[in-house]
Amino acid sequence: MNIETFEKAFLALGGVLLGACLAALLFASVVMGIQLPGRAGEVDPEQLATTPPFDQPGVRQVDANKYEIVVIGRAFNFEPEEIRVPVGADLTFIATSQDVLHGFNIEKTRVNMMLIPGQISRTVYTFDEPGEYLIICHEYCGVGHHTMGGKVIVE
Ligand SMILES: [Cu+2]
Repeated sequence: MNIETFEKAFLALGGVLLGACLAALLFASVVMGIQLPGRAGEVDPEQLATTPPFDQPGVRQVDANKYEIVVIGRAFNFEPEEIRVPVGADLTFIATSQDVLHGFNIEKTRVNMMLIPGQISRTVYTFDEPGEYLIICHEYCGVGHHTMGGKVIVE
């Protein structure tokens, strides 16, 4: 085979892969309904102490098997640091940052949000297994970043 034939083959392969990825993306968004998390709202980071729901961080039961968990990230802790929830419950995490950019990641789950000052991040999750799950800040936020963590206790 000469070099032009190789080039054409790789160009064709690239085109096919591009088409396959586009098809997978369309399938995921249209058929499976998977969307990127959107903006869940805005909040003044300096008024968190007086702005619901951030005036009362923690776990709140909103229905028989439904809980809201309100979290504030700040240098260098999460409030609350310990979250207790029942196994199998529908959980909605509502979080923001009080100062700089933080991350909110619960190990072994797909709960992974950016905490952005001024913006509200929201995600839903259900724990199927009881246990302790580590929460980590995965966005470098300053000298105490490595100490910034917490845990979810699923019982
Ligand atoms: Cu951090």
